[in-house]
Amino acid sequence: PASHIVGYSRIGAKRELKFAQEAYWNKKTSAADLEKTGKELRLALWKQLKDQGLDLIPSNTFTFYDHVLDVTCMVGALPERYGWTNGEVDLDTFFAMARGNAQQPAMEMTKWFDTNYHYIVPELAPTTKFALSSTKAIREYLEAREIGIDTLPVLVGPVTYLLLSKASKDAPKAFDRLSLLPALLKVYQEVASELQKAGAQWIQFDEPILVTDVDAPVLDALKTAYAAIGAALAGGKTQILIETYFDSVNENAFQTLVNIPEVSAVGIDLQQKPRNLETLRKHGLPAGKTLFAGVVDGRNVWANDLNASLEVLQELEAKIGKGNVVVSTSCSLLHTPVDLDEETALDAELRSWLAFAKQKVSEVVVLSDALAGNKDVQKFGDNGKVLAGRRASERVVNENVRKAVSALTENDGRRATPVKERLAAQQAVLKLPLLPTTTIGSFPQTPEIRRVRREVKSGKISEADYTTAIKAEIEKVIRLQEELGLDVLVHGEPERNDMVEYFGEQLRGFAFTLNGWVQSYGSRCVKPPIIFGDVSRPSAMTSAWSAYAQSLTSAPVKGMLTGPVTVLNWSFVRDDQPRSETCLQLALAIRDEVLDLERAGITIIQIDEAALREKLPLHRSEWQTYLDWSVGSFRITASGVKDTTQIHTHMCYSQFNDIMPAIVAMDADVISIESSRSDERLLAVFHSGGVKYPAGIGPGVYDIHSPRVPDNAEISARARKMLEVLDANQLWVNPDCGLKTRKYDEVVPALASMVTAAKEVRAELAAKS
Ligand code: THG
Ligand code: ZN
Repeated sequence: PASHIVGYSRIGAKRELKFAQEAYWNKKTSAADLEKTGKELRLALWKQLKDQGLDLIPSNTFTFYDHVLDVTCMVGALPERYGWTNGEVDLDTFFAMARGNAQQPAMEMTKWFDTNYHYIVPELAPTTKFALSSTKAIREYLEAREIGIDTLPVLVGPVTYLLLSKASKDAPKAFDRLSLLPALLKVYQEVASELQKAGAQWIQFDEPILVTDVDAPVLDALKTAYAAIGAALAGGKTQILIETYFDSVNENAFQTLVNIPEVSAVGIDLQQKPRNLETLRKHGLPAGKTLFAGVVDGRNVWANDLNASLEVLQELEAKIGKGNVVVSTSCSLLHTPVDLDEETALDAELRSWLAFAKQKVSEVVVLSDALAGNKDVQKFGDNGKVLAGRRASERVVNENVRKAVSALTENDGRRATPVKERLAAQQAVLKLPLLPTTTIGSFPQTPEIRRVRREVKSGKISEADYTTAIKAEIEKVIRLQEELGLDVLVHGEPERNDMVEYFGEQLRGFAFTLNGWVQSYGSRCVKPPIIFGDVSRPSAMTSAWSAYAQSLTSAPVKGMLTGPVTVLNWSFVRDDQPRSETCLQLALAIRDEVLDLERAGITIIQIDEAALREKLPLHRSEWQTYLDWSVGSFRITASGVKDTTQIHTHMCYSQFNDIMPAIVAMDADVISIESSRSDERLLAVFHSGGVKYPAGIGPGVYDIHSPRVPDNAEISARARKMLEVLDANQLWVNPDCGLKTRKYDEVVPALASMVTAAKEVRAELAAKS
């Protein structure tokens, strides 16, 4: 038996990569400086993994931005507009695609399966020509060899690569991305053969697309792909490993995969996916094939149950054959924080329950040793004690919360009155104009505000000074919105770091890390809180700030909350009860906050569910169950208020077509969505299919993800287009997301254009009627 991990975080234990990237982008350092940091991080990681005793050490999991963009460079599929023609892709072209430059916006970015990591979406067309244009995978392999480490190079597989791409603008409608497979394979063959020449024993191809509902053409493509790559490797010793992760592989996909003659080994996610284990129990693997058994969870932070894992490994080894099981992680450790040893502020008990990337590597090694017959009895014993302690810990249980959840009835998730009547009651109070203008919630986070938050945390300034500074910022934001003439104001959220972290910090049952960063995209990271116990809200979290903001103005100020599903999806969650149960606990805690805001005189309350869609299960058959409990939790949060209190929600995406009934079922009074980057025709979904969306809609009228300032003509044109599919008394005018990542000199003119545009269109509507 051997030990293996699917991949590892590349940001460094102290986010060294982030600081190096940003210094380079800000022209503070040279490309050579950035390359140097990259090399140091790679070498340090390889040495660490070797010292930890890991047998199969990955390479090419490092990247200066994104591993899918790396493949785009490898195969030379760069969109023409970035001006590259041939030769090895250079760093600045690479960053132009990732981040945009003065001439061109960035390529599109989207979620990597159901994770919080974003990849750069390849743009392909029938005319796309492939040619080996980045030898990074080979260079990294050789770089590790130079320090005596024989690594296992990792590539996103060709089938997953094609199926995660989108058709470029000029591609014909009928374009089938898989039609590019033969041409693409030529480059993969070249790379495989170069890696073989360099000495690689294994090449790992990640094909996570296999955990989605793939059909026969995809499985045919899989066979074609690995037959071709296998042919390029024929006669040598290099073996092919195909990794699947994030969910279970359907039975037909499993059968196809394991029976591809050129494939020596398959990686299977065995973490909380009983279906994969059942499939393996039923079918085993064909003779001579190796299983990379993903028993250590790459998506969560809990210490592995070593005894349970060893039992599974032994069972599988008995079925598949001695020596044919390699111990591995369920997916890349990209999705966990890097090193628990950095968490000096966590109490010892909680710390003992956890494992971050570095600790997970040790778990893999310990399990692999045990499977080989060298069980570290001490370690297994200690682990058993720790887990028993966690199960019995009083810190995990709050009886009052459990009682409150089990006392929930259908009525708790239902508002008293249907939406039409509620909207009328709300309008009688709010007296908003047609096409009301508002923003999504956050205003720019200035360096001063970040400093104030940092200094109160470290004790450098007093609570009183902190409150004074935040109040001053809120007042500034309120005055600005009044001057701009917005209709529904926000307080700007200067007191918040991250929309999930902020709430987690104030709820019981959550723990925080100092340095538990996980890459979200490029240099951007998040620090997800850890939900370890029953969730409750000891005291009001936001109402004092909202009430203060409301006291400054006669315009309505929206209360701003993060919804239960988003808090759940952007946290590390406990593994000892279903997610749906934790979500109900969150729903009750946030419902209390909604009611506090209402009592404080707030008449509009926005409950963001930015992350509701992204955790849709990868298998469609599981969608409805997820949507039922997630929407149910949202409704519990939102349904305690009076008819006259207007509930808004915000979602950071525009693909609603396939979950429209769930969106309607949320029963919000107003929904704001991202739409400025997509076609207005998408909005037709709110008007078609027999069900007309009954409530208010604010499809973003401009894109906040870009520094570009829109003019009013552009925004009014957009609003007019929206009015072709939406009713005038239904449409809200707002940007497409929060403004926290923008600067004031972009936000002020953009919002001014937006208000002017709304007034223009309002006047046109008045003239018509
Ligand atoms: N919060 C959480 N998850 C998210 C988002 C979020 N996932 C999806 C989306 N939003 C990701 N977007 C971002 C945008 C900006 C940053 C991170 C994710 C960001 N992070 C800071 C950084 O890396 O410098 C660190 C955070 C901070 O300074 O507080 O800017 O909003 N949970
Ligand atoms: Zn958003």
